[in-house]
Amino acid sequence: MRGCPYPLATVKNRTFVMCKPDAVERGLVGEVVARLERKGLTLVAADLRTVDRELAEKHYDEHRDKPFFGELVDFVTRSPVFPMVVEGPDENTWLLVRKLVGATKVTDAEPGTIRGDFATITTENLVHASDGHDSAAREIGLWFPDLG
Ligand code: 3AN
Repeated sequence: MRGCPYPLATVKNRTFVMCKPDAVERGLVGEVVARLERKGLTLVAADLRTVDRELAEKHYDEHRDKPFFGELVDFVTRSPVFPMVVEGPDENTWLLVRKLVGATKVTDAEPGTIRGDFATITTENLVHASDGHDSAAREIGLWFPDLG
Protein backbone atom coordinates (compact mmCIF):
# COMPACT_ATOMS: atom_id res chain seq x y z
CA MET A 1 0.00 0.00 0.00
CA ARG A 2 1.66 3.22 -1.09
CA GLY A 3 -0.88 5.55 0.52
CA CYS A 4 -2.39 6.98 -2.67
CA PRO A 5 -5.38 9.13 -1.71
CA TYR A 6 -7.24 8.43 -4.96
CA PRO A 7 -8.91 5.02 -4.81
CA LEU A 8 -10.28 5.28 -8.35
CA ALA A 9 -7.03 6.45 -9.91
CA THR A 10 -6.54 5.24 -13.47
CA VAL A 11 -3.40 5.01 -15.55
CA LYS A 12 -4.41 8.25 -17.25
CA ASN A 13 -4.10 10.05 -13.91
CA ARG A 14 -0.38 9.35 -14.00
CA THR A 15 2.42 11.15 -15.73
CA PHE A 16 6.16 10.80 -16.08
CA VAL A 17 8.48 13.46 -14.65
CA MET A 18 12.26 13.40 -14.49
CA CYS A 19 14.83 15.55 -12.74
CA LYS A 20 17.60 15.75 -15.33
CA PRO A 21 21.34 15.65 -14.47
CA ASP A 22 21.54 19.41 -13.89
CA ALA A 23 18.78 19.23 -11.25
CA VAL A 24 20.52 16.35 -9.44
CA GLU A 25 23.93 18.05 -9.68
CA ARG A 26 22.53 21.33 -8.32
CA GLY A 27 20.72 19.66 -5.44
CA LEU A 28 17.28 20.64 -6.72
CA VAL A 29 15.57 17.22 -6.56
CA GLY A 30 14.00 18.04 -3.19
CA GLU A 31 12.75 21.39 -4.51
CA VAL A 32 11.14 19.72 -7.55
CA VAL A 33 9.53 16.94 -5.51
CA ALA A 34 8.34 19.48 -2.93
CA ARG A 35 6.62 21.55 -5.61
CA LEU A 36 4.87 18.48 -7.03
CA GLU A 37 3.77 17.34 -3.56
CA ARG A 38 2.68 20.80 -2.41
CA LYS A 39 0.48 20.95 -5.49
CA GLY A 40 -1.26 17.82 -4.19
CA LEU A 41 0.29 15.22 -6.46
CA THR A 42 1.58 11.87 -5.22
CA LEU A 43 4.77 10.01 -6.09
CA VAL A 44 3.99 6.50 -7.32
CA ALA A 45 7.56 5.50 -8.23
CA ALA A 46 10.95 7.23 -8.18
CA ASP A 47 14.63 6.40 -8.07
CA LEU A 48 18.07 7.78 -8.76
CA ARG A 49 19.81 6.14 -11.69
CA THR A 50 22.34 6.62 -14.46
CA VAL A 51 20.88 6.32 -17.95
CA ASP A 52 22.56 4.50 -20.83
CA ARG A 53 22.52 6.02 -24.32
CA GLU A 54 20.06 3.40 -25.59
CA LEU A 55 17.36 4.44 -23.11
CA ALA A 56 18.14 8.14 -23.56
CA GLU A 57 17.80 7.84 -27.36
CA LYS A 58 14.51 5.95 -27.03
CA HIS A 59 13.21 8.53 -24.58
CA TYR A 60 14.04 11.41 -26.94
CA ASP A 61 13.17 9.49 -30.12
CA GLU A 62 10.90 12.28 -31.42
CA HIS A 63 13.96 14.58 -31.48
CA ARG A 64 16.22 12.14 -33.35
CA ASP A 65 16.44 14.38 -36.41
CA LYS A 66 16.87 17.67 -34.53
CA PRO A 67 20.26 19.41 -34.51
CA PHE A 68 20.41 19.31 -30.71
CA PHE A 69 19.74 15.53 -30.42
CA GLY A 70 23.39 14.52 -29.79
CA GLU A 71 23.85 17.26 -27.22
CA LEU A 72 20.61 16.24 -25.52
CA VAL A 73 21.64 12.57 -25.23
CA ASP A 74 25.14 13.56 -24.00
CA PHE A 75 23.54 15.77 -21.38
CA VAL A 76 20.97 13.33 -20.04
CA THR A 77 23.56 10.52 -19.74
CA ARG A 78 26.35 12.57 -18.10
CA SER A 79 25.34 11.92 -14.48
CA PRO A 80 22.39 10.43 -12.57
CA VAL A 81 18.79 11.42 -13.17
CA PHE A 82 15.76 11.10 -10.90
CA PRO A 83 12.80 9.69 -12.90
CA MET A 84 9.36 9.64 -11.27
CA VAL A 85 5.79 8.57 -11.88
CA VAL A 86 3.39 11.13 -10.44
CA GLU A 87 -0.33 10.73 -9.87
CA GLY A 88 -3.15 13.21 -9.36
CA PRO A 89 -6.91 13.15 -8.85
CA ASP A 90 -7.89 13.14 -12.52
CA GLU A 91 -6.70 12.89 -16.10
CA ASN A 92 -5.27 16.42 -16.11
CA THR A 93 -2.24 15.43 -14.05
CA TRP A 94 0.15 15.69 -17.00
CA LEU A 95 -1.08 19.22 -17.74
CA LEU A 96 -0.84 20.35 -14.11
CA VAL A 97 2.76 19.13 -14.06
CA ARG A 98 3.62 20.84 -17.36
CA LYS A 99 2.34 24.13 -15.93
CA LEU A 100 4.47 23.69 -12.79
CA VAL A 101 7.51 22.92 -14.97
CA GLY A 102 7.13 25.92 -17.31
CA ALA A 103 7.96 26.57 -20.96
CA THR A 104 10.70 24.68 -22.79
CA LYS A 105 12.62 27.78 -23.87
CA VAL A 106 14.15 29.32 -20.77
CA THR A 107 13.42 32.85 -21.90
CA ASP A 108 9.72 31.92 -22.15
CA ALA A 109 9.55 30.14 -18.77
CA GLU A 110 7.64 32.35 -16.35
CA PRO A 111 8.87 33.09 -12.82
CA GLY A 112 7.00 30.82 -10.43
CA THR A 113 7.58 27.79 -12.62
CA ILE A 114 10.48 25.39 -11.98
CA ARG A 115 12.29 26.38 -15.17
CA GLY A 116 11.39 30.04 -14.75
CA ASP A 117 12.85 30.07 -11.25
CA PHE A 118 15.95 27.93 -11.71
CA ALA A 119 16.97 27.37 -15.38
CA THR A 120 19.16 29.59 -17.56
CA ILE A 121 19.94 27.28 -20.53
CA THR A 122 17.30 25.60 -22.72
CA THR A 123 19.10 22.24 -22.98
CA GLU A 124 19.72 22.18 -19.23
CA ASN A 125 16.20 23.01 -18.17
CA LEU A 126 16.15 20.76 -15.11
CA VAL A 127 12.98 18.74 -15.59
CA HIS A 128 11.30 16.60 -18.21
CA ALA A 129 7.53 16.08 -18.05
CA SER A 130 5.32 14.12 -20.45
CA ASP A 131 3.29 16.30 -22.80
CA GLY A 132 0.09 14.19 -22.97
CA HIS A 133 -1.49 10.84 -22.15
CA ASP A 134 0.22 8.99 -24.99
CA SER A 135 3.69 10.21 -24.12
CA ALA A 136 3.05 9.59 -20.41
CA ALA A 137 2.07 5.98 -21.12
CA ARG A 138 5.05 5.48 -23.42
CA GLU A 139 7.55 7.05 -21.02
CA ILE A 140 6.22 5.29 -17.89
CA GLY A 141 6.51 1.99 -19.78
CA LEU A 142 10.05 2.84 -20.86
CA TRP A 143 11.37 3.95 -17.47
CA PHE A 144 9.27 1.84 -15.10
CA PRO A 145 8.35 -1.32 -17.05
CA ASP A 146 7.54 -3.26 -13.87
CA LEU A 147 5.05 -0.71 -12.52
CA GLY A 148 1.65 -2.33 -12.12
P1 3AN B 1 9.93 19.74 -23.15
O1 3AN B 1 11.04 19.13 -22.33
O2 3AN B 1 9.50 21.08 -22.64
O3 3AN B 1 8.80 18.80 -23.43
P2 3AN B 1 10.83 19.19 -25.83
O4 3AN B 1 10.30 17.80 -25.67
O5 3AN B 1 10.45 19.97 -27.03
O6 3AN B 1 10.59 20.07 -24.56
O7 3AN B 1 12.41 19.09 -25.84
C1 3AN B 1 13.07 18.12 -25.09
C2 3AN B 1 14.34 18.71 -24.56
O8 3AN B 1 15.18 19.05 -25.63
C3 3AN B 1 14.14 20.00 -23.79
N1 3AN B 1 13.74 19.81 -22.42
C4 3AN B 1 15.48 20.62 -23.90
O9 3AN B 1 16.37 20.03 -22.95
C5 3AN B 1 15.93 20.20 -25.29
N2 3AN B 1 15.63 21.20 -26.31
C6 3AN B 1 14.44 21.47 -26.87
N3 3AN B 1 14.53 22.47 -27.76
C7 3AN B 1 15.84 22.82 -27.78
C8 3AN B 1 16.59 23.78 -28.48
N4 3AN B 1 16.02 24.59 -29.39
N5 3AN B 1 17.91 23.87 -28.24
C9 3AN B 1 18.50 23.05 -27.35
N6 3AN B 1 17.85 22.12 -26.63
C10 3AN B 1 16.54 22.00 -26.83
